[in-house]
Amino acid sequence: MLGVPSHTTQTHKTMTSRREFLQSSLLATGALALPRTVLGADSPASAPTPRLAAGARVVSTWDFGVGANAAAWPVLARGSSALDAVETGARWAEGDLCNSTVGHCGYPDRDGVLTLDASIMDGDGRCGAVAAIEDIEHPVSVARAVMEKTPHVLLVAEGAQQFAISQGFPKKPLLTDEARKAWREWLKTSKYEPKINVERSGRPGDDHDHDTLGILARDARGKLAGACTTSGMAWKLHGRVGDSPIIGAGLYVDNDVGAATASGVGEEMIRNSASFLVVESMRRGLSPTDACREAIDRVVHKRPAASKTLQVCFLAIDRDGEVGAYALHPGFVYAVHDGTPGPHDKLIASSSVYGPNGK
Ligand code: SD4
Repeated sequence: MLGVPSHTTQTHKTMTSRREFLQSSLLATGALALPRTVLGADSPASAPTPRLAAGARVVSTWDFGVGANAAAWPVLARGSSALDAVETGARWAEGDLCNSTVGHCGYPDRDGVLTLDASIMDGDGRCGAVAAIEDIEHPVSVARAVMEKTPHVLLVAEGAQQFAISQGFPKKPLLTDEARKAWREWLKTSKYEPKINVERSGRPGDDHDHDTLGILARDARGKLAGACTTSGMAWKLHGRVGDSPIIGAGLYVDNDVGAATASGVGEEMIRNSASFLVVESMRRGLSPTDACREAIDRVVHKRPAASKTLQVCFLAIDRDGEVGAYALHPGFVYAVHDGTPGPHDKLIASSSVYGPNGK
């Protein structure tokens, strides 16, 4: 790693050495408890790791990261790029997964409109994003088209949709009956009060008002890429855009250093350019875990009272493939898939600044 660790770094390193962190938080049993379909036990991801994938690794936020990794891994295993892998993983979350926080089953805004945000970035600084896009199932692929086919980085709302249609993405209404029902229920109180975490049952229609898929990959050539896709905060104001499509806030990737992504209440990430901050902290020599912790500390420092009431989570990988995470509150888990024998995905619980009940 580049740079000389600061005093703070050493303190953090002592608190969260990688070994302690893994020992305290490996939830292999949790991963094993997931349904076979989620684990991808019948998918090519379960095949022995080909030589082509040596050194490759994919990591994703939350328990549904297991499914995203299982979709992304075969791409890495056949020697394709980290960029292709993260797009594939994000598309899985947008399409196959039915949950209330990502893609076509996402919960709408306060006006009952489902708007999606997504971004994609590679380690050479190429990036694209779409925000507040409606009726397009795979915003991450539109984000990639913005990156590859336009001179721009971010397209929003109607313009993003027009561009998607011009590129051959079908327009189709996405709001599910389940999401519409949840919105009608929400209208009875109409309070915007994001929950810190909600126990996820894994069933469609689970009551989640947030949780984003952030996915980071390192390919066998050591190149990095990341993607982030979300329906944003449920019941947000119409037109609200979170951190996920903002390069530097919800996602940042640099082949020289590492990559970071975020989940939680996006306003906090935007205020702190937080994913960029995580990568820059790794550039200064912090481990991925310590870099994530530093960004969390910044959130607490800026808004100590608010930080007790909302969730913010970071996930990072460095250029050597070391993975780390940190959250404000307990409950954040992430999945790591590197093709090693045994359970193909390790679901790991992140450390957090606060304990249960915000203490
Ligand atoms: C947003 N960061 O739109 C997203 C939502 C999320 O966990 O990740 N929630 O602010």
